[in-house]
Amino acid sequence: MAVCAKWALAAFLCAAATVRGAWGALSGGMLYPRESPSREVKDLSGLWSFRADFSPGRNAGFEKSWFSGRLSETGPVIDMPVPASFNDITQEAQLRDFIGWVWYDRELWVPGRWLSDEGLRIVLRVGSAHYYSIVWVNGAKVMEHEGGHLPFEADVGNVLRKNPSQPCRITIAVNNTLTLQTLPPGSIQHMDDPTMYPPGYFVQNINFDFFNYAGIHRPVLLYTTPNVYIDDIAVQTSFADNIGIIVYQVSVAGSSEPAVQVTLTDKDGRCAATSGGSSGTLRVTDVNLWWPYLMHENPGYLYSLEVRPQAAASRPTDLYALPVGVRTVRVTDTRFFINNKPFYFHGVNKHEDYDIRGKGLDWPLVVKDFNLLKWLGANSFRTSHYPYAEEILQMCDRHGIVVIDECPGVGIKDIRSFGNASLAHHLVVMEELVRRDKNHPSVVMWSVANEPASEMPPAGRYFKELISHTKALDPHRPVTFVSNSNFNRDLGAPYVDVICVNSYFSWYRDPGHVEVIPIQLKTQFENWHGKYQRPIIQSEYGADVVSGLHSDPPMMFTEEYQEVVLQNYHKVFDQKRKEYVVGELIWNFADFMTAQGTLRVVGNKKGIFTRQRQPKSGAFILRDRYWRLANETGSFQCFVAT
Ligand code: BDP
Repeated sequence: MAVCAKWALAAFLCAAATVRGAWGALSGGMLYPRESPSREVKDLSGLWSFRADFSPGRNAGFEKSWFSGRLSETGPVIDMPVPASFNDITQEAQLRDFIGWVWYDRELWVPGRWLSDEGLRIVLRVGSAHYYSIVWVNGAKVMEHEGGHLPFEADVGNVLRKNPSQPCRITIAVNNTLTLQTLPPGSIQHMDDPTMYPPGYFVQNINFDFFNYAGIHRPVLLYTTPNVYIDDIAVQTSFADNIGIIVYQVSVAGSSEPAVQVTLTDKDGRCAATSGGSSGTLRVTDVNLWWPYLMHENPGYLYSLEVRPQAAASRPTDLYALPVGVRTVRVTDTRFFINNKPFYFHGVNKHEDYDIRGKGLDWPLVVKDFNLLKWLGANSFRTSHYPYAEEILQMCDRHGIVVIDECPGVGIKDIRSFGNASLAHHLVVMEELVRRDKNHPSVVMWSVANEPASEMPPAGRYFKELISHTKALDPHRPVTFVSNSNFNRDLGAPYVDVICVNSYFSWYRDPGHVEVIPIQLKTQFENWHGKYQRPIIQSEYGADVVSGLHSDPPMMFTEEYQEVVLQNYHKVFDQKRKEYVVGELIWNFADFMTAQGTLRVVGNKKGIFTRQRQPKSGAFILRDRYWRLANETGSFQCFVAT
């Protein structure tokens, strides 16, 4: 039985990998689906039928072609909300901890005019699913995608038009198995000792500290475009005096020589600049720059770039309106500049994580978190440890919250995860990430990994290639990865633009001894800057608190201990930010769920807010500090915490 399970899991990942090349699901751009006079969007969020494949080889769904008819006809199904992780929806530990294929389906009517209009493309898009997905429409396979956190889509018009009088059925199978070559990596361990484990027993090992939530995490959408359509837009912005400069490139699909008309409108809908041609430069007089929150009285200013390809007179014209912020980013040996002003990151690390829905996109939570960020006086966050929903980045653009955009390169600890197959996949993921997020003004830096074993010999070549490839994809943003290796033995650090370093003095090292923080932190900064001459961000620091636990003098896990850890770090930040420290990001914004283990009491408790977003004492310490920092470092100096 164990052999069968092993074979089946490996075989599926392998089969899936082979087909992916042939399907090439990611050939085009990845513009966020927006409605316009030429585009309609149908959101398929809601209840889907769901079934986990509990068969010993996790293989029954493929053996019995569960995609060929309704899932409910294959056996018992349950209601499953989309978007949401499936893990915490029921009372079954078996489903919470499930590894293998889960199956979703739902039926819907596609608007008749979409089907009858041959001039329309109908695109099916999945915002993200963890981790390997195969999608069928009416039993026909339309796409596969490897990796969570990023969208994938396919034109399904032809399949839908075969059966215009029937409701259409969408089936999605998702496999959350992690291997040494996936991102994040993991490994399946088979427990073959029959005196210790039941037959076929296996576990998923992971090297990251958040619960391995799975399922369809972001909305599934159907949307239309005309056949001649805007496939991608890329903008690069700068300014000189009061003139904003937007260099744009538009790729139009479905026509060999499309003329393109581009209009930039300001917030009030007034035309700020126009241009023709699929690439060009727009100049905006009296430009309103995009500024971070608390750096300017009017942060997050967005223009709208309206792009219209000119199709033949008889054909409909596409229109896509892209929000554009005009800003620059620059890094020196000691400073991080936004719009030529020194920028100091006073922010947080987050997770996409909440009760019941796990990693599913949840608007009330998103809005609450932005309100808390503003309450806190935070101007930035890192998308630890994977790309967040596009809807969250759009909020960052609008509110001026600065983002370090991290790919799911977390837990790369095994030497076998530094091989060619892993690197090739990592490069693809960076491409998908840059393709998706390149136009967000809030995104100021890419992070290619979190805490890899960057002292292992293959790490030098791996990070050299990964970082140079990322810079080639986007020459306009700095690139980093987040290290907790020894500064002297870190083989990736020579290639980054900004050093991001995590440390947990008085927690994992010298537990209980907060008095060692100042000396150790000072040494840390001096070592890293001395060796690499780069600006440094303290990309994680913190301490677990079980909310409501108190002790004086402070003890680990109490509110007082978190306070005193923070205060000791802050003393050193205040010295070193005058030199080359350009940011501090607390670990973590909120408590979050993790795998079970002896170090975790129902999850990681390093949040300054509980998982339900109630402040611990540390939140007030940070709030006081962040507003003070804003008054000192923002160029607009009359903020008060409200
Ligand atoms: C850091 C990791 C982060 C963990 C944190 C912790 O980057 O994902 O959650 O430690 O242990 O090393 O709390």
